[in-house]
Amino acid sequence: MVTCNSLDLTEGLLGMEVPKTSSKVRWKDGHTSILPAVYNEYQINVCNSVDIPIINYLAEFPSSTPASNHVLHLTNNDLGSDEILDRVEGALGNNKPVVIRGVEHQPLAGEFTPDYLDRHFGISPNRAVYIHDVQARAADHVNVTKPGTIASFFASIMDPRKIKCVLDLPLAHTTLPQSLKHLDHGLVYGWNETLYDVPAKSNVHPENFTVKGWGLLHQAGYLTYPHHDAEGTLTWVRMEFGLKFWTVFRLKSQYDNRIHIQEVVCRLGNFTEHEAWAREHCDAEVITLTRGDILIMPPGMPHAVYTPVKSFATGGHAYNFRCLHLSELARYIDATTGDCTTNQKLEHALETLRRMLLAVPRLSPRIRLFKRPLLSLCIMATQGQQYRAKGGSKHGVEDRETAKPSADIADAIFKHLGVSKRMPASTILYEGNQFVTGDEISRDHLARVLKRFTVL
Ligand SMILES: O=C(O)CCC(=O)C(=O)O
Ligand SMILES: [Fe+2]
Repeated sequence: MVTCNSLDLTEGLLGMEVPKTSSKVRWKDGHTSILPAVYNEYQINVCNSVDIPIINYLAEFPSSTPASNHVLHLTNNDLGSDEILDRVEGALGNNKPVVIRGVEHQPLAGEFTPDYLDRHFGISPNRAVYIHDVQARAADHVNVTKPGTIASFFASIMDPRKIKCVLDLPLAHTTLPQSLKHLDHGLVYGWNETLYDVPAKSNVHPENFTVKGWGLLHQAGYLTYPHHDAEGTLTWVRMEFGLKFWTVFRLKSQYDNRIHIQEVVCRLGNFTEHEAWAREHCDAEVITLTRGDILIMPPGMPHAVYTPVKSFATGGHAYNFRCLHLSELARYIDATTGDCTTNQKLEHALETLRRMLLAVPRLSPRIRLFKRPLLSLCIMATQGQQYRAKGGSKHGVEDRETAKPSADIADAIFKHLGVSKRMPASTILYEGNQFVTGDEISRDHLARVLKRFTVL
């Protein structure tokens, strides 16, 4: 029973945007939403077998609140603090997502239309996009998109017979709020600060940059299945319009067991086959995101997202020095297990990671470095081939001008961190809780070790 109108997300939708007969689900935060329904030619709801069981499973988990031990909750006021970036990085580095409520957002003048996206976000109504279609996904889980334009997407956004979304909408100009702008260490340090020492000479794949900002445009009722994001990036998202139930998963135990961690991601990715196992081994919280909320997820975090009303969000992917052990773990999983883990293929992270290592000798002394992420960066930079995602292109891991100089820096850091023939880097990294940063490294000591790389 719905106790409060604003908690009833089905209001005005039934018979208007979704079939009149759509079932409903109650979430632990008190919201009631529709369950998806798309009927095939035999009048069978194609969402019955996979989408609805997953959504019902998600709705069983507690709603994340400021009392959570697993998610850091902040408000817009916290963005004014000098320590905000360190606080956010500290949470992410120890595998805690961060939610910031009440962040400034674009005013909504009038309706949610192509004109709104055009005026506020610079998205042309004529932009060509790949549109994800629930009916197409149910028929063939490999070919899930159809071409269209922003205008054509909006033309059917109210059509109760369809559920569609656009997940790949590059918006390179989108950024985090001012005080979090420097979270993207791949760009801020990796690319900006290494071009003196190692000028860019070879062709760099644009995906090193296009992951920086994007938009998500949804019709009511779209479920993105459990997955982790590709290439070990952290992900931030800001709700601009509408609402999402964003579920973040975690292991119940065995944080030191890489095989188990890998199994969790894989089995969640194929939930309907592994429901009992997932229930036994995974915990989760549901983060309700509405206009003005920002979520920042650490790399590799398994998540599933249900969007019960038409919505638009902006976001981006990034690398950060504090999270590179989580990036390593996610990329290791993708290299060994492949398809079951991510919903998007990205390539060519290697150049950005190598440039982050090239940046270390001149890195601002303000940046705190920790043992496990730094070790992970050196491993990923020197073993590019081993981290090629299954199905990824060979071209993405070819050695370029960054290979040799980053390997030299990695060697010096390995030695400094106690790596030897008898104690390989992977042995040190694979030991203990895989989700924590480990000891902080003395920047003074490291600067002495890397001094020879700072000659002008
Ligand atoms: O909003 C969605 O449906 C999925 C978004 C997602 O998984 C992501 O941005 O990483
Ligand atoms: Fe995702």
